[in-house]
Amino acid sequence: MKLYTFDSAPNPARLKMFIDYKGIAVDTQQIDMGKAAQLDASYTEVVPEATLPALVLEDGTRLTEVIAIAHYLEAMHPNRPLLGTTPVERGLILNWNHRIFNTLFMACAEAFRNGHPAYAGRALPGPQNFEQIPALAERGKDRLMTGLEMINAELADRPFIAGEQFSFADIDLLAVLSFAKWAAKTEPKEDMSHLHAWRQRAAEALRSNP
Ligand SMILES: N[C@@H](CCC(=O)N[C@@H](CS)C(=O)NCC(=O)O)C(=O)O
Repeated sequence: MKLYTFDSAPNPARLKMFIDYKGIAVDTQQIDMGKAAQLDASYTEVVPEATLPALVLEDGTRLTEVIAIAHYLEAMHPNRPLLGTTPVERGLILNWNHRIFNTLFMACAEAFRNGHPAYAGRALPGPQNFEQIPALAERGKDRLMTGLEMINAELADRPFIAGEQFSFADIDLLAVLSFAKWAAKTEPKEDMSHLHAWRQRAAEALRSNP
């Protein structure tokens, strides 16, 4: 089994937090996105999606979505569960993983990739080139702030985003906050008190030892 990744990119970063928290040892190769190595034939021959991260199993099975890689690894390494242990926990955590990805992560990516000159002609990841749409950069920032407001309100009545336990949904949210800061110059407003309190709690949970 081999993990292809680039730790400092946002999707690889959320997977790295998952792997480190669970203490799993994975044979890993960094693919330097700074040099566009994800588009080199040596990588796309193995991973035609040309995205990172990707987990390739011994039999050649390829997983290229973080959520799928996390589910596979959790099934293989159930210790320190991050995807829930009861049906309702599993449902809620997946619900929040998707919601955070669709409303916050994608909003941030939209803002970044449609606004930054380095992504001219490469507004979407993957093997195909797409032109930027500047209006999406603005809309992405608006969606991001609306998403943060929604999350702040949700966190008013529970310690972690999917309930009582720290989960992969919290990791996604931590990853989005750092992505939003550097890529969309967006940070939670000062008065988002539930979100700020959660952030401290989640960072502590992430650092906690087994
Ligand atoms: N849906 C994928 C997204 C993967 C993705 O978009 N990764 C970015 C890095 S954060 C990428 O591979 N970008 C390649 C590029 O920009 O060419 C997942 O959940 O893992």
